[in-house]
Amino acid sequence: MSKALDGVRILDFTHVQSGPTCTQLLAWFGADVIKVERAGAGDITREQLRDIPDVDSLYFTMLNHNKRSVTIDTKNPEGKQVLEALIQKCDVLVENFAPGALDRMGFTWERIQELNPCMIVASVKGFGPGPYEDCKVYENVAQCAGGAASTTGFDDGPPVVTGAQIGDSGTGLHLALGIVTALYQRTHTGRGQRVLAAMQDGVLNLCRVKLRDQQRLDRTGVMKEYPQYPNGTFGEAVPRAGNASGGGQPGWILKCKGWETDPNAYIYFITQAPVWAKICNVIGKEEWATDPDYATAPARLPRLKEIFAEIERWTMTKTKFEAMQILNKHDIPCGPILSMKEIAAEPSLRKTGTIVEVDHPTRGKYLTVGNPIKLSDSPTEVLRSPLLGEHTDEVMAELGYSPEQISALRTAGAI
Ligand code: CAO
Repeated sequence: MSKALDGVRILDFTHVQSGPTCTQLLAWFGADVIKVERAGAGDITREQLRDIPDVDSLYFTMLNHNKRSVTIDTKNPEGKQVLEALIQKCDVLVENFAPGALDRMGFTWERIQELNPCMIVASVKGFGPGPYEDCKVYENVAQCAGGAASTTGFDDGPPVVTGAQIGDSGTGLHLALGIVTALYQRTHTGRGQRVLAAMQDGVLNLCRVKLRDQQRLDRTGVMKEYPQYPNGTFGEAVPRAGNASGGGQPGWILKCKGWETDPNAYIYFITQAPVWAKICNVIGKEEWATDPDYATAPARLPRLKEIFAEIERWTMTKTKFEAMQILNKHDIPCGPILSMKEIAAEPSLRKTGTIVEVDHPTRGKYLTVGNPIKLSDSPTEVLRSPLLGEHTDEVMAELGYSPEQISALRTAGAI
């Protein structure tokens, strides 16, 4: 069966997490992704957080499926020529080097356009143009600079970063959308263009609701769905909201049976207004459905703490899965707090290919997260990540190099 991005060739100059997330998605949609790595070393994540000595780490294998790996020393003049040949052959160059690194290598936008005017050059950087544009950036820097950390955690504690890699993988997703959009525009214009996804911008985009709240706070001085209301105080900036929901339906994380020993025996419970009467029935507080202090959403806002405490008395008598079953029967929105162990074992995620077991020649079998985006006409087959330089000869041959030339370039250290 054909794939959505069949025929698209990607020169993948990415490393660590943000860029590789993007090119992995493109590979899953069918693009031929040629990952260029430093000869002899490769993407630094191959050796980071290793669980098996001398074997590509899970960090690397889980971000580089379905790609081919070639090793080129792009600072070697002959290596540069190989890269030029690749630029001429590919549709998109994706990179997430520190600012200026590609230019220092000699591959400015102008030079790339000379080599291939149709090429799309897509970059992840920490910051867009401005005071921090020259800074190197990792995940948590982006979470802090993009507004996530200041708005995450509890009011009486420090800012907190989230486990979801919204700076790295989140920006990789943004970049992937930019690339396919630019590819689409190229079908009309015939021209390439630059695509930039800054990690600060990507995180801020995902924190959009918090900028909404900043303006509400500026105007009214209070936000009634925040746990600071009615007894706490609001300062000048959006406060940390604990586990309050980011939207208009109040929610909180509540203990379930077993919470004393299981750190994940909790459920997220949403007191959605349309099902309030059902909630009252389930928890045995039928009178709240008609009591004017509780019957309407605005009346409940100053009493949320007391309401969630009462609901928790009920959830503590059920496991999170029992509570889910009962609540779902009544259309009451809720979600179990699932551990990674539970997610890894979840049969439905295996069935949909969201969690996949992959075999690797030196590592053996391991679990990975497959393509979270399902296309009905472009199914994803998750293939193992490449060994370092595994496809150098193959790709060189496709570029027209003879075995003798390949061997000479290898002797010269260019590949
Ligand atoms: N052959 C020869 N040299 C190569 C090469 C190759 N195949 N591939 C890369 N290099 C060189 C680069 O040219 C660069 O050299 P100069 O510094 O002399 O110009 C050098 O390797 C290092 O690149 P770097 O500065 O990007 O790497 P770093 O480890 O110092 O920094 C990071 C890493 C992530 C902080 C930085 O790349 C960055 O800020 N990237 C943009 C933001 C980003 O993506 N962050 C997410 C990180 S986690 O996903």
